[in-house]
Amino acid sequence: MLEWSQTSLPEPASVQAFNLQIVYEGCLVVAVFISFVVLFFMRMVVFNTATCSVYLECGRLEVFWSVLPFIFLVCICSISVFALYVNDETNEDPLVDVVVVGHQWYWSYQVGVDGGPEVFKWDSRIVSRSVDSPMDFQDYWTVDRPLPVPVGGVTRVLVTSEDVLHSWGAPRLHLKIDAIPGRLTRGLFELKLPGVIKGMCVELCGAYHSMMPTIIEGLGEADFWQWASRSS
Ligand SMILES: [Cu+2]
Repeated sequence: MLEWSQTSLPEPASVQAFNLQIVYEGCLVVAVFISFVVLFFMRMVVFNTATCSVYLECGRLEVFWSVLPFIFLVCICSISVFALYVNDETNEDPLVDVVVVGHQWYWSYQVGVDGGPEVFKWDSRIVSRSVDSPMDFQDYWTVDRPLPVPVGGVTRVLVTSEDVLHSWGAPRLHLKIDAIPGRLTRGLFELKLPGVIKGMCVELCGAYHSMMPTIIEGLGEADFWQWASRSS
């Protein structure tokens, strides 16, 4: 999960999130390198006035500062376009289709498995411990029914809303899919390892916006099929 002391992105949990992390870190390396080059030349200009005339008349230097940024832009563009196309690969047959519907203030899920006629539907709400606790205590990261998805297969997510704008987001998937009433927004991910991934509504949607967590449970293939057979 996100921490205050965190300086980088959260650890990626899906293949697509891993690709995005490569783009982010690649661009970061280029940006740091450019900052050092610019600072180096600024330092020379400020502290050594004799070199200024060389900079103004130097043809080779002009070629250098035109060609080098062009090479950087081509590198950044290639890795970005590559990640964009790979992450948006919809020709691949998804193993599971999940429809996520935002409500004030809970999520509901509909899961269709492997193109079959069976669709599982349920609501997923935040767990309130007010019954056991003297205070009105809400457990912000626990829901009554999480969303199970298989590990190693592509999960396609279609997100919509029934009332206001929401957004279905999970930091470790590097996903934030807007839930717009009357529209379906698409995203996909392929989990790498089994485990629990926490997410939340990331669009201010009303008084209890903070009480819309989403918990995604990455299950091994055998466990997932067992869940599907139990639910049917
Ligand atoms: Cu919301």
